[in-house]
Amino acid sequence: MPDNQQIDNGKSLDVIVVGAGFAGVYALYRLRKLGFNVRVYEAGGGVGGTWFWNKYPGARCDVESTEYSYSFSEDLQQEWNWTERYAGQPEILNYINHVVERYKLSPDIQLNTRVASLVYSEKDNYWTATTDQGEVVSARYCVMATGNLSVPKLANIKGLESFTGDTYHTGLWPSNSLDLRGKRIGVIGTGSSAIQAIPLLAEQAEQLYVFQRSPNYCFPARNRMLEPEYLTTTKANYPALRKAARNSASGNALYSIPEKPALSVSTSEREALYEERWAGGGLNFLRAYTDLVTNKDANKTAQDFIAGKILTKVQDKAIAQTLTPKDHYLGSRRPCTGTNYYETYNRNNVTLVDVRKDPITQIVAKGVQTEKELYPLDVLVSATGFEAITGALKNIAISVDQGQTLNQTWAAGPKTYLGLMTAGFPNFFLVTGPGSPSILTNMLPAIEQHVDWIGCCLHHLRTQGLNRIDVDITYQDDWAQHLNEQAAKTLLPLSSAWYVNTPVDGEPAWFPLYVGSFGVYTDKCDQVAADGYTGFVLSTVGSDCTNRTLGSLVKEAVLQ
Ligand code: N01
Repeated sequence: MPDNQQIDNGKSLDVIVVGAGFAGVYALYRLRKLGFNVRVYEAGGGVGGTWFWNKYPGARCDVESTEYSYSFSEDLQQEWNWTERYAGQPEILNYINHVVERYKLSPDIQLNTRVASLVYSEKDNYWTATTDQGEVVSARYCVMATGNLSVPKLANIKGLESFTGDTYHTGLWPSNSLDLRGKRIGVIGTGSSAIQAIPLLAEQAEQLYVFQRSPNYCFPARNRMLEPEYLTTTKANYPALRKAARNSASGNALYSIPEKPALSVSTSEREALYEERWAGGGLNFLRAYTDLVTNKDANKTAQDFIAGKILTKVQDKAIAQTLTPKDHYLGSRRPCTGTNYYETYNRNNVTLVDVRKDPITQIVAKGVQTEKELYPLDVLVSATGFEAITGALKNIAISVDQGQTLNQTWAAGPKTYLGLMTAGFPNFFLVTGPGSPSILTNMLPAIEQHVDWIGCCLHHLRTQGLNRIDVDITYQDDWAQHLNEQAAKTLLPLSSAWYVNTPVDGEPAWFPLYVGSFGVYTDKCDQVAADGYTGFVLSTVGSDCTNRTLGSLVKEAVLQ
């Protein structure tokens, strides 16, 4: 009998955490430190979430490694030495494994176990999870650390299953050392994953065909090895850097704070700053001016600059044109960073297929058939993204007393209060889910902020003799409206990005992410907690929760 059965019998678990990526691992650390009995369930054979699955060539973070790392432990950040400006997937996976080992978290993480259903009992005030291993466990609280980009999506193309060569999805890549030398490789998609993989696949392939539907903007990453002096200075400055990241617009202390609108300066001044940002590399380009993602004309100046760069990099001017985005504003879809991406199209063994002009009609046994041509392939790579933001949650049958499911509740799009909980699903917490800044920020501070908030909340419930928390739906509706209002101030809702909800039954969709500043959002969450959890409904069910002890509502005291 699995040992969880025993846990279930005693109902001794306080918290079920789903997912052992960066969010789940930190939730275990934090909640355990607060004295809760926690168990983490992870579908994969290892920890790391995104960084466990995305082993495709070139997989690398586009946030600088010294910022894409936990800040909760001074010892940890002083000990760990990042080797590159942007850490590659293997190094990030080593890091998260190190954290698990250092804090002895493994015993409470159950790998190779997918949570299939989660049912809340109103009467007992317990969540019961059933796993794909047939285990049944109950706990008072659930923390969904399921990730925003964890369910790979395949292209909706006829005949995909009939291809007889090898097929891979970037988000389910089998091994870092997969050898594709000498193969004829097709890549469907030109998002962040493809943009990183294409230059390296091109080096291996006999012939590489890239099937592009929408071109994306790609900033040069300018990755480099980190000098020891840089690390020493960063480590000395970590307290200030972490604080600045938490108060910043996107959780990044290393991005500059724009001072002026793009249209307030002369063309030559603007071009000079764009050149500087292009040379510096990475997403900091978007911080050049205050109005780049709010004003169409300002945005156009940056679009034109990048179009010019693509023209200088790609020898064939027609290919350069095809690679230049014309259907969306810069920053309205998540921009990509890459190394030698545009230059790769100068190689003799790389062919760009514009599927807007020559659509794929079907996948056949031997390759990809477009209206005009058959592209024979040995390997087909789907770089077609994810069932983003809610995909992993939707794959779990989540309900209250076998009643309305979360999928039914969210049929017209996910609604939450502060991105932390959704009304009608008590004691059920989300980490970096819909309604929060989520993937618009640096995920590491976003994860730490959510987990810390949840930890403080559970501590508060326990010390106040409470055991149930739900959302007041009026606050949730107001939050959805606030999300829309914030998004409407920007160009983001105007794109067809994977995070923009499509209208259902003609009803306008609400924007599923908080577009305002991460620092403002963090303050709002803190204020809600300090005011006694405004907008949440706290109560006690049953009689097992009478031991009211004096507890601190001061976040810093709780999180020591
Ligand atoms: O996925 P995507 P991704 N025919 O959804 C195309 C994060 N990330 O895995 O745009 C042809 O962006 C689709 O075309 P279109 C990051 O947040 C971060 O690349 O729908 N093409 C698109 O080009 C990122 O935003 C890092 O027209 C089809 C592509 O597939 C997110 O993950 C690295 C098609 C999907 O792109 C997702 O990135 C990697 C079809 N039928 C990922 N269907 C870093 O940190 C889909 N497509 C650097």
